[in-house]
Order: sequence, then structure tokens, then C-alpha cells
Amino acid sequence: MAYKMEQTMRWYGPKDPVSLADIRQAGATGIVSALHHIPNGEVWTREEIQKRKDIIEAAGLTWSVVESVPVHENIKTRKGNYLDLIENYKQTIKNLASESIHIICYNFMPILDWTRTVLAWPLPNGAKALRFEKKEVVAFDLFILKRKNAEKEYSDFEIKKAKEFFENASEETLKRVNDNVLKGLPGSEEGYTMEQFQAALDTYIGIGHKELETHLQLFLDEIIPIAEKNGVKMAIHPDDPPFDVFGLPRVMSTAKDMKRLVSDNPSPNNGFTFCTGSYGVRADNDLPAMVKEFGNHIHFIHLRATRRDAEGNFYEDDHLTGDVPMEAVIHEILKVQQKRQISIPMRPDHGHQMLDDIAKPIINPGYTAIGRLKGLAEIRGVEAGLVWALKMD
Ligand code: DNO
Repeated sequence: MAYKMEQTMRWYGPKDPVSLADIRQAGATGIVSALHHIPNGEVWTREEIQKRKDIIEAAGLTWSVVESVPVHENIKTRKGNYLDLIENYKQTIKNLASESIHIICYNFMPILDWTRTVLAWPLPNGAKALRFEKKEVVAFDLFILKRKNAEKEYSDFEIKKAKEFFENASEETLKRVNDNVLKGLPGSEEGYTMEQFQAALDTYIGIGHKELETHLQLFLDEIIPIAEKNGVKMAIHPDDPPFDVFGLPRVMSTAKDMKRLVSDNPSPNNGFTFCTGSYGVRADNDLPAMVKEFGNHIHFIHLRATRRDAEGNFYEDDHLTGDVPMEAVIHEILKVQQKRQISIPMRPDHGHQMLDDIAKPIINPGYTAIGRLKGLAEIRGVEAGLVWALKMD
């Protein structure tokens, strides 16, 4: 029997409008979840972990991956109580392992987690997609945030487009951009007012790429030995989008960044969440080649396909279209799995809001039931077809 990907879906916990039963019907066997109610930086106790695990198992599913145990800002900046926070992080790793959860996704993006400006961008077929609109981000930066020297980071063309947008935008449009950037999208553990965001930006004065890379390395120096001892695989999620935003350094965007991570802290427990949608926003990221090169360190997979344009915008296309060569990526993943003789957990990332989900009063943007079900079905079809055609079984 060929090793195929373990099919999982993200579940935000008991308040998620998508139920565990829905996820099971979609064909997933694994759950990706986090204890979002525990404040960032605090220890996840065994009791709290067990409570969540019991709910998942009662639905006939397995809690396969934690996404995410968030890394507190003070750890990224190495300020304040960061040493205590690292100790808390270690304890959470140990507690998760004691409850048999062995894969942890996290990210090292300063202040903001994933960023989009439009959450319901209408597609020609009536479904809705997530979108990153460059001119809206530039306008926010230059005319709302008014960040010092920000104009030096943009081309004349980008500034012109942003100005046009800003001058013609309604108050409602500007509020949408502001909220989507600052309030945090599903799974981002923090939201900010404008004042809080300004203050958070100031904590990064003097922290550029080199410094943030070092802070990541020093964090891993501490936690990877604990992960090794407890049989836990740490899986860093790439930057989304994979470039600097609002002058904040981002250090997990390219194959070069991946190479640095594994050479700075060499350990099989130090690895990646391979997110095709995030890495795929950059034309210089060769996704199948990255799976081939870092296959031994890929512990978790997010599959989705972004489509970019020449102006720096992108939106989330159907899972098998967009700029991500999905069939080639899955082919490489299959080869890695046969070599390592394991099934790597994979979740179909972000789906369109479509069919009955369009009328639902509450949805988590990107995390609707039907769009992800469609993505999962397409992905598993590609995988099954490849296994058959390549006689892997
Ligand atoms: C967005 C997600 C991210 C991801 C974190 C991982 O949909 O992929 O929020 O969970 O960056 O730490």
C-alpha cells in the first residue's frame, strides 16, 4: 500500500460554525486545532488539551496537528519576559506530547499573521475568494498608518495607484481595509487598534532581517531539544504573504530561508509546514523542487493555489488552478512519503465561499465547509490518480 497524505481539516473549536460531523463527512480523518481561548504566551495545561482531544475523538476523529502554538511577540523581539515565555512554550510542548499530539505548527511573522484586504472577492461564477490587493495595502501604509519613510519602499506606480484608490474610496471601503489588516483573520491570535499597532511597530525598531533570523535561531536552540526529547515535530509556517509588510522583516518566505532554518538548527524535529499558497505567491519559489529538497523536514502540508498578477496582487483560486503546479507538488509529496514511509498530515487550505455557505450568517473567511470539501476532494483525486498511474500501490 502506498503512503498517502493524512487528510485533515482545521477546526477552530466548539464555536466553529463548521462541525466535526461536517468535517468527517468531507472525508477527513484528522483534525487540526488549537486552544485559541488560552491567552498568547500562557502554558496549555494537560487538562485543557485533554478536553479538546476528548471532543475530537468523540466525533470519531483524531487531533493530528496543533495549529498553532503562537509565539509571543516578546519572544520574536527578545524583550521583556521572553525567557519566561520560552519556558512556557517548552512546557506546552511537553504537555501536548503527554497527550500524544506530536506535530506543532507555528509562525515567526512579526505582529501580523496572514494578511488579506478583501475577504469576499466575487469570482465570475458567483463564489467568493480571499484577495490581497496591493494598492489597498500601500494606501493603508501611506495614508492611514502614515508610517515614516514608507514611500521609499514603493515604486512611483504603486504610490500613484494607492493614491487614486485612497482618494476615491468610500468610508466603508477604508474601514474594510483597516479591519482586515488590523483585526486579525481567523487563526491570527492578535488584533490591534491603530494605536496598538503603532506601538507594536515601534517594538521592531532596530530589528531587521538579520536580527529576526537570529531571534528565530535562538528560540529554536531552546525548544528543539525539548521537541526531540518528547518526539514532537516543530513545523514553521511560511510568511503570508512571503515578503515584508509595513516595513516588518519576514524571514520564512523562500527556499533560502528554509535552508537556513535546517542548517542553523539541524534536527529532524525542526521542520516545516509546507504551505503552497503562501510560498506560491512568489514566482521565484519552485514548489516541487522545494518539496524535493526539504522533504525530510516537511511535517505538515497546506494545499491551496494562489494566483498572482504583475502588480503584486493575488487571490485564492480553485485548488487545482492558480499558479501552484499542484499535481507536480503532490507527486513530490508522494515520493517523500514512500521514502520516509509515513503519511504526512495535509489540510486543504482556504476554500471559496460557495453554494449554501454564501447565505450563512457566520463563516470564518477561508474556512467554510463546502469550499474546503471541494478542495479536499480534488486533492485526494489527484493523489489517488497519481498513485494508480505511477503504480505506487
Ligand atoms: C491562515 C493560516 C495561518 C497559520 C499560521 C500558522 O489561514 O494558514 O494563520 O495558521 O500562520 O502559525
